[in-house]
Amino acid sequence: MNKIKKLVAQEVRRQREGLVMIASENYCPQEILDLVGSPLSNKYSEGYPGKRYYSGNQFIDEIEFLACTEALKMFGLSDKKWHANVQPHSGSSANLAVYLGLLKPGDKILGMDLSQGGHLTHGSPVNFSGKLFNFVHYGVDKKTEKLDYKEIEKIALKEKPKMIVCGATAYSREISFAKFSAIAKKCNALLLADIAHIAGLVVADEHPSPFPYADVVTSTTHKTLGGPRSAFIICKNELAKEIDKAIFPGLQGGPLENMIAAKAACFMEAQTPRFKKIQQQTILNAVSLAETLSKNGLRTVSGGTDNHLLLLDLRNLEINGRDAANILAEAGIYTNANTIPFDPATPFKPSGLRVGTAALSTRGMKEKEMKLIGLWIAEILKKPKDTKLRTRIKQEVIDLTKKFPIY
Ligand code: DSN
Repeated sequence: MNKIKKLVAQEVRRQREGLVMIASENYCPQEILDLVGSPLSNKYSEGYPGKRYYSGNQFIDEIEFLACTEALKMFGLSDKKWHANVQPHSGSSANLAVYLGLLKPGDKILGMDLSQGGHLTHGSPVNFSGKLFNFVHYGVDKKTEKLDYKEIEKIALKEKPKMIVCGATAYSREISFAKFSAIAKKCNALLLADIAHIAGLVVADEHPSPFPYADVVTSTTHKTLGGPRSAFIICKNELAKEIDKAIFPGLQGGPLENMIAAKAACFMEAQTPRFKKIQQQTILNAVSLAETLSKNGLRTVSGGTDNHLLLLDLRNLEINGRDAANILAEAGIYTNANTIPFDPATPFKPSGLRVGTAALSTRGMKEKEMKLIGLWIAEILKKPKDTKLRTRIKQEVIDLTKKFPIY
């Protein structure tokens, strides 16, 4: 027990003294983390509120019902048209439930290619999605490095998929759910919007909403949403039965009610003015970081960002994405290696580096800090052999983080 406690303390210190810039990470508030660690973890509650397979669920029912209500409320939705399922343990199981609930194995689905910014569960051949379903893919335009809706429409009309998946993990530009919906309607496909990365921005009205355009929306709760590590699904009422059945008993057994309580709290927090300010600042910070990096000779894919992340193309430097992430981590700056669209390198040592601003914005950092951090990143990447530079910057990073306390 002591050994694990010591390791946890070391990890918390790493998070506190480091600059978390992995675009899918954030700092969940301690009060919400306390719910994750609550005795709700002890309870079995297979089924749904009011229809459980175990006794003693009177309070759990209220908690799960509240989580569903708040999930709809944060997107301004009414239960007259929309249904929330807050039981998925992760974004992957949420997506799997949508595919299995609404389609048959082997059906054709059109999604964004992982190597161009999509997600593993959008049909990668090494993932269940690509193994069980017949995925075809769209990407970005080679010149603009942005989604080309005319081209996506062309592919959709040719392939006639049963479902179109929109949403991305490494795409820094606005996604038009309205345009995706028009394409899906033209080929009679269902539209799934996986908004895991941008959910917080959507709730705060800083990115266009997938509602009412998508038939189903999946999301994780720990990225820009800043909550516990989990997920949820919102679908049109007419699809609710299939979605619920696909989650339980289709894919999962007992829901994690401790996580569901934490999700309810996260959804309530997301409706506060404080949360909206953080989302606004997240975008301002990403734009400021992209500008600083660009002024210092680093190329951003698509020329900038509209959201919480940017993708750096490192091909003009003498370093690949993996080594770049590793040397930045030596200085306490955490990012991740990522393929860039049409990457000539391998996915293991790709040419890109994905950088996000959600976690630093939660800590209260603003443009002034982004300029400083942008300079540090540029300096380190331009001098990958300079270990002394990284030691110096690591100390400066620790000094900076002390001004923005967390945990
Ligand atoms: N792996 C996550 C990311 O980093 O974007 C998505 O699930």
